[in-house]
Amino acid sequence: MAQGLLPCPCPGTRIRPAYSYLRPKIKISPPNENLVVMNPWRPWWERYQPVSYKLCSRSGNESEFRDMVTRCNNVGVHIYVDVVFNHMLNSAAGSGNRGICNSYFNAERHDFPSVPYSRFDFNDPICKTPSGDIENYSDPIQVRYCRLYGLLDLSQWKDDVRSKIIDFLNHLIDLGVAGFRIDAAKHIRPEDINVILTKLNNLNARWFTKGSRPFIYQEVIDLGGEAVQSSEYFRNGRVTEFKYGMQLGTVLRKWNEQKMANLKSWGESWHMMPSNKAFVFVDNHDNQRGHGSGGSSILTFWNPRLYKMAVGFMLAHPYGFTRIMSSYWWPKDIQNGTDLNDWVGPPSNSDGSIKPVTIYANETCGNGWICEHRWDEIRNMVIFRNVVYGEPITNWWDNNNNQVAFGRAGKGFVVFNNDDRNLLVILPTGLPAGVYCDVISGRKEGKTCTGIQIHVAANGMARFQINYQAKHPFIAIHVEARL
Ligand code: ARE
Ligand code: CA
Repeated sequence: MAQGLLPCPCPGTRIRPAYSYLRPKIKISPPNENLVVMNPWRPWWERYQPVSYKLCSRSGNESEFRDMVTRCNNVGVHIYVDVVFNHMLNSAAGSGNRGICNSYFNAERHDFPSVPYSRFDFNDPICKTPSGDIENYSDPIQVRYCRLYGLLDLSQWKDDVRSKIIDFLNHLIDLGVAGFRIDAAKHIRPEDINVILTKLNNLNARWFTKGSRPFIYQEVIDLGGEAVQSSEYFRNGRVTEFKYGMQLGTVLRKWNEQKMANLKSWGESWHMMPSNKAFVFVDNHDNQRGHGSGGSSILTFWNPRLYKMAVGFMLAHPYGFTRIMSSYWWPKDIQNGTDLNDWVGPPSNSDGSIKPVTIYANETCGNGWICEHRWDEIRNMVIFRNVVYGEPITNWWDNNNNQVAFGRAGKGFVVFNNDDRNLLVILPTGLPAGVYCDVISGRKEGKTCTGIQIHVAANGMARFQINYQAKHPFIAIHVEARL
């Protein structure tokens, strides 16, 4: 999610009672001490250059972190932490007390006394590339033992390194976090991750059922054709499926002669991993700004109409474990295909402190925060996903072009129009008879609907109309939004 902690009071406090069965989850930026980067000025990516495992970052110190986790857990909002333990900071960082909490390091000597790590804890002797960096992704030895972007590569195969990582993660678990995103997991052997995971504590019994294990997802970019494959990581937990956002973006943009009707077979047959392993998203903090993978097909908040359709489709479709993004605005400046401002960090003051999120009366955000998770269409589709959870796709319909519809076995129904012509159809929905509130153009408030109403007849048939210039290019109804 956002580069920066989402503000508490957590979003969970705003969930309406009718939807209290929702258990919101938030993935936060790396909370441990990182290098302060001054050139460019305080880029978001400084958070991926660890100096120590002290909980101390632009988002706050340990007591603030503990306070956030406690308050979030108390209202049923679970926190997942982005953990960076493939590497420390970059080899050219020099030396000094330039950790964000003044910890000392010496990059050249590989000295991180606040952990502590020393030169024996890094992979330099194993990496054989001339630069010491990863130069060829077809060689698994380079991918695992050389430096990613010049970042000093830790030896997770050594017990003393493992024990430092285990202590760090267990400290977070004891504070009450619910799980982890393992950054750069592709660059760590899956067996080393496995040893670390088996040594983790159970989740804090103050908030979680006794014996609960942390939720794990591993960041592995596997678009095919490289030495390291996502399947190597399945036994450790979920794995990021980067083909998802790339392919869905391609379909919605109608590139490569793709059309939404092709999504009838969406899932494993699109060369994606098994659904019960896949961790999916339309965009992430890297590829929404040209880092990482996915290229120009990735849809983001900069293209809200298509983005909402993509997120809506993702949340309506049963494939994978879904995550939605929450972003901040930055002064995008594309020159020759590259964004010169891809480094710009979260809204901040001149002393580097992150600006608070302003929340308006209509529940959207200001002060530079985009908060896609609060956009009505996206928030309501998260509810849709929970209402239809576990139900298969039924009643698929398409016009052999970019108008598609499908149901979730009597619990919900969605209709998309991404064609340049109006949609007007009568479709079997599989839903019980009644009047439903479309949760895309509005929401159900008591017995009334602020948006379009859909009448489902006794035989399950309903009439849908979506003009191609309509503000909302899709309709979603579900059994909890019946009037
Ligand atoms: C920054 C500068 C670099 C500089 C470095 C060290 O941008 O120019 O060399 O600092 O001084 C993030 C940013 C990086 C940033 C880094 C450290 O994206 O730009 O470097 O933080 O501050 C690969 C990895 C994958 C990784 C992506 C970005 O496999 O793990 O690259 N993603 C995670 C995070 C990132 C983060 C890191 C890892 C590092 O999500 O936010 O980097 O902690 C093909 C391959 C992929 C490869 C991809 C891009 O698709 O298949 O494996 O992804 O190309 O190279
Ligand atoms: Ca490595």
